[in-house]
Amino acid sequence: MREEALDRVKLIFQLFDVNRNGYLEPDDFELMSGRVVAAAAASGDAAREAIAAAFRQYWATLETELDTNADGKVSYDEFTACVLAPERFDGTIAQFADALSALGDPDGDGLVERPVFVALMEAIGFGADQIHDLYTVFGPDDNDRVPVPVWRDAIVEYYRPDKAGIAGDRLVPAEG
Ligand SMILES: [Ca+2]
Ligand SMILES: [Ca+2]
Ligand SMILES: [Ca+2]
Repeated sequence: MREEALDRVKLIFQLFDVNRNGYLEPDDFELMSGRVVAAAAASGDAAREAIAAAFRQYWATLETELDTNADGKVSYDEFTACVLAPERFDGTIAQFADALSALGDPDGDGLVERPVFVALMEAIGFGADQIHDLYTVFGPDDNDRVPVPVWRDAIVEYYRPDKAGIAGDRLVPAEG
């Protein structure tokens, strides 16, 4: 496995292990989903339900594909197997990217404003400095907005386990 790919897998694992017990499990995804839905106060019910559904699907895919010993949790060692067949996660990651980026545009004008982006990314677990750095890499317009597809594509890149050397590499989970 390439070094960068393993670093990425480790970052994603840490990000998903919301309760920091060293395993991915339904509780982690319920916690993250609840935080993101709470941060998306300006979005409509359908958009908020879409992200909740995307989080449920994400966990279901991880459990199906990676819980090798069938104990209902995914350990770090089990999780590293995701790089062996990254295409099995494409549909789940695409659903997640669609739902999350849609929350970034509650007024439906096709553009994400920085405060909305920051609130959602903090809910996911990223640190504030890194969030603003990434937003700058996106190249916001004169009104500090970014097209929804720019963020959507960055989400897909970030969560794909076989990607490296991308803009999102600057993102590591917040401490504490
Ligand atoms: Ca956990
Ligand atoms: Ca397991
Ligand atoms: Ca907007």
